[in-house]
Amino acid sequence: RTIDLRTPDPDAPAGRRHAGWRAYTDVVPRAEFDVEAAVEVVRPVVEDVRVRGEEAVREYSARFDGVEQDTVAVPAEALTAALEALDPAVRAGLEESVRRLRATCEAELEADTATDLAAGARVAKRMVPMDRVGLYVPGGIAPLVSSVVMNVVPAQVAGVGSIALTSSPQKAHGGLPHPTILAACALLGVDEVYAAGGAQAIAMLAYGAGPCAPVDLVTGPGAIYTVAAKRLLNGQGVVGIDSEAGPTEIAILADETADPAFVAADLLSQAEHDPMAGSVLVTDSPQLADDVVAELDKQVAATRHVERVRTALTGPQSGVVLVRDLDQGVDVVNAYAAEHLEIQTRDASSYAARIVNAGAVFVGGFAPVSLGDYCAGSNHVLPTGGCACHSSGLSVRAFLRAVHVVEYSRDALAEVADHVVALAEAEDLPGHGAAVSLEVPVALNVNENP
Ligand code: HSO
Ligand code: ZN
Repeated sequence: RTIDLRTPDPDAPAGRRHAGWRAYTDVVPRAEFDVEAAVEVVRPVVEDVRVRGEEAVREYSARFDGVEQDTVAVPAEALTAALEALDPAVRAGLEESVRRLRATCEAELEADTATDLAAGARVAKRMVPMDRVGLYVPGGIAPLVSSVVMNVVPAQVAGVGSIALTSSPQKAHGGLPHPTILAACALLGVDEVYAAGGAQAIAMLAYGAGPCAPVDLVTGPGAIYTVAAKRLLNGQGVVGIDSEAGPTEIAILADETADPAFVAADLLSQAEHDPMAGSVLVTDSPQLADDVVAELDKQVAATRHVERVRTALTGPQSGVVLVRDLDQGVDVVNAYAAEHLEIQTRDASSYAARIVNAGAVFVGGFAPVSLGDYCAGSNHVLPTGGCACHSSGLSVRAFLRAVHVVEYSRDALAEVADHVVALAEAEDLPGHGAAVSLEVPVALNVNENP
């Protein structure tokens, strides 16, 4: 479908006549992905796992994944065997992916800081890793082995103490997760692995169940029920989560200099994930738009997962947006806040610098999203559905907390005590003021015995 924004729409709501990207938030294509409705569906599942633990998880695996299991824990031998059987080319790919992502993560580790506000007055910031995290790797439509890397590497670089990883049990693999996923876990030294998927897996991580002790944070992408369970349990204060990563999306801002075959291939690549995936081309060139559509027809006909791709590309979440010029294009892609945004224009870096809302930005004709999916050194667990307006992709930061450590001497406290008392009075909280006064009565002209 085509959305034509080249001429101003006289019936546009007032907001749209305003300058800037907020004018376009209502017109960009969006997936019909109703997480709130899904929350109601998963609520009883999550509650059941809280009450009955592992037994409930196994029952849901039987019902939803069609597998019978004695335990949700993946035995160590299965991990070792999977690594031994791993295709050497896949192993080499994983190793390169790990090497690049690890380098980025190490560079991004935030240093501790210490600020001296006055003599004897210091505030330090200490970065503290999460104690125990649960990583979710989807195994539904495709076994996303690369998502093992994307979750595990930042957690390890952050210094997380204990890592549990879970992925959906596969009927074809005796109720275990896909062997390539197990191999990647073994390669990364993750030995606590579970065979559970969907909402029941998230609940298992959050509350603990059977052999799985509760975690403090759950990260990773997933289908709608996984996302819903994360939202529910986070909303209840049970567990921390990363951003909400739902069906994948790609937006491409392109002008007439872009190669239609590249643009089409990249739109197709993300449509391959999910019938609900969104692929959006934003361009000021009707000629390019026509050429890309023609290319897509050709490429889609030849692709392996043709049904899935076609459904995604023809859904309401996908389409072509025609803009007057690239300035309007920048506003439109900022309004869309894509999980992945490619800039295929002349002077691509300067347009990239004007992007404020995107999970990750891919600049120029040689940085396709699928490079980022596997081997760029960036993370592919990214906020979807417009959440890039307020959330970041997964990184070491997600696995760390910043703790302020406040150290003041008696004199340093005395120096600022009057201000504390004045502010406490203004809030009608005299007890707050007293707590400072008692510790430094001198500063407040209260008699003090020497
Ligand atoms: N594009 C997906 C990640 C992925 N692609 C994994 C292939 N494997 C969401 O960023
Ligand atoms: Zn992908």
